[in-house]
Amino acid sequence: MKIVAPAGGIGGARFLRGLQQAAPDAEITVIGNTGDDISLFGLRVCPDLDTVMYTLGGGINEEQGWGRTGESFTVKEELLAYGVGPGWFGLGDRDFATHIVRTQMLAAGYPLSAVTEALCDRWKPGVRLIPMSDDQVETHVVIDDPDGGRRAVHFQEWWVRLRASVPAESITAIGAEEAKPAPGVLEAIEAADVVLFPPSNPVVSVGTILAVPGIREAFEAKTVVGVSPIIGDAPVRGMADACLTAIGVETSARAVADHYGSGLLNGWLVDEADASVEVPGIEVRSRPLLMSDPDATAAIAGAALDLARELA
Ligand code: FO1
Repeated sequence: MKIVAPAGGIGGARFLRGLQQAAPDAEITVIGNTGDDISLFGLRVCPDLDTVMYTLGGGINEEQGWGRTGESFTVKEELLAYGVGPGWFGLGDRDFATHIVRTQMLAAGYPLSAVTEALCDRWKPGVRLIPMSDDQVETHVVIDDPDGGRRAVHFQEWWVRLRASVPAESITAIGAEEAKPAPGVLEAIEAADVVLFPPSNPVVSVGTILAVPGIREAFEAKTVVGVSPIIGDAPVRGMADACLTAIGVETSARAVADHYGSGLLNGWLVDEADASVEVPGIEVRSRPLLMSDPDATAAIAGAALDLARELA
């Protein structure tokens, strides 16, 4: 069975690990968000691609959900000793190797999709990981700076340095309109038996992937089942609420399903706390959605798969 899933960072990667456990024989293609990517110290860093690659490849720092396990920060300390920042983005020594290899390959003319394939040759995540586009897309956030004045900051600065504590006036995936789906993305969606939307951030992760022309339409032609990233009226992890507020969407399982739309979603898994949710045109089912451990996550992924097969 061919499964396709657009995925962002931590929540998406954990869900995919559960999906692998629930459907060990399935051929899974992950379309990775690249809107979080940032250039630092002359290197190209792809947080969401790396979180999927490390999580499924066994190298992730499990507590953080990002970066490598057994990490050290000597290079970062040395850079700071030269007064070279930013210091707020925790790049570890092992992680630097990934960004050096990626940057070298990009500089040699390889597209990001080929670079990602090469990096995955080492990590063997057990899924095909394709970036949403080989063209650069970067999410920037307009904030009303406490120091006065409205300015745009890179998503990572808002997310990591500011902890999304300053309200986002707007969130824009710069370059998305001009971006083309990476080779294989549309073909994989078209050939999919099942499409699942993990509980990734619906704005800056799945939303960014859908903003690449052609991708939303490709998904609309398929049976899509999503897993709500919101339980009760709060995000399970991360700061999806800050992102949803920025685009005027209420932080609720129903509002997120509405936001995706019934043209895109056929099924929507919500937590028992949201069992009363109804969305016209979308089949809503409720079950525990807390990915508290690998078996719980596999059960969630299995339920999403079952619903997709039922609706197909
Ligand atoms: N998130 C943090 O909250 N603090 C960090 O210092 C940090 C560093 C970092 C380095 C590499 C990487 O791939 C991810 C990193 N993240 C960090 C997570 C990242 O900001 C988010 O995971 C995604 O961009 C959102 O899904």
